[in-house]
Amino acid sequence: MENRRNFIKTSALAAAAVLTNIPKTKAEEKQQQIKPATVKPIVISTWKFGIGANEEAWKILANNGKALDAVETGVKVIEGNMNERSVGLGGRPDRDGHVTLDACIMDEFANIGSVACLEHIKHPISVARAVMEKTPHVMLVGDGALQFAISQGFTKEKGVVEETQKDWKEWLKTSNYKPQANIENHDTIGMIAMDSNGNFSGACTTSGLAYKMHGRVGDSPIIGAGLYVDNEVGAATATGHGEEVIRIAGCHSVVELMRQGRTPQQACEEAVARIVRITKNRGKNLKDIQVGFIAINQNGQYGAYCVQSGFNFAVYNEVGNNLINSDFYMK
Ligand code: SD4
Repeated sequence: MENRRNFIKTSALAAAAVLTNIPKTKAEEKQQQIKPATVKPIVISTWKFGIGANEEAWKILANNGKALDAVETGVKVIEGNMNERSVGLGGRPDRDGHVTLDACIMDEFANIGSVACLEHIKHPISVARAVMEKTPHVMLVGDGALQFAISQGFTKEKGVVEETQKDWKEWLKTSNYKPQANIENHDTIGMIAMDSNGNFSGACTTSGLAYKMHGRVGDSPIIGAGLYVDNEVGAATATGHGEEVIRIAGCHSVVELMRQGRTPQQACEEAVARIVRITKNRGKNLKDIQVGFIAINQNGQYGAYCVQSGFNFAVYNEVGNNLINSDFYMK
């Protein structure tokens, strides 16, 4: 019995050694230059506007607040900015001129809430949180989501902003739907955090791809695609062409890869590699696709990877709030 116990112990140690000896990727080597003294808390979010969102989230995390409150508060900064053309009511419209919003939220207990194709509401992430906390369901869409929001005291805002109307009228001249990689340069905000108690949460919110079909739903409100959190492992969120993220259950894949021992960086790279393989197998052109993943784990390590250059993300940990260019596949 004792021998068996020793054997199990030795095998576990050997396995751990193998995992920690996995060679570092180039991106990981760079990350080591920005190394915090302690790993908790940490918040990371997609694109340049993540810097401002992180600032607000950090105020909560630095005060021993909950990751859930931090990520909701953080992404609300971007949702509330009418000059952001890819998140919230200032976002670009669909083909029919409607701004339809997708959002989801997930906490350390695997509580989840989501809204899709929601119109007229300034903070879809807070409606998603209300779905999570106040209904027996996990997802509400379209008019049902709007009715629920109103019943919860959210204000029904007027139609689309002037700038959006102008864009849409201009687009109608050609009515050409071809989402381009990084065209908006900052799209969805996905934010994931670990608080000082070591608990994870995530939030993801977007107006989705510009000039999508009315009723189209992307990856961002779909738990497992645009966002996934597992308190035993870490968290991941995504940005880019939602159809491609959904195809591989993107963020769930990233988290499962971390569970198997990959670092966040390795997990993001492997998920992107899957998208690359699938895209090629389907005979599609990789140049037309952009997907970016970001991830964190319990050791406070972070990672990011995308299909092509142009994606960046913001990391706030003990060493400060830094914007980092993501490494990418198409060199
Ligand atoms: C979507 N993933 O609706 C979102 C949009 C996005 O970069 O992130 N664009 O598919």
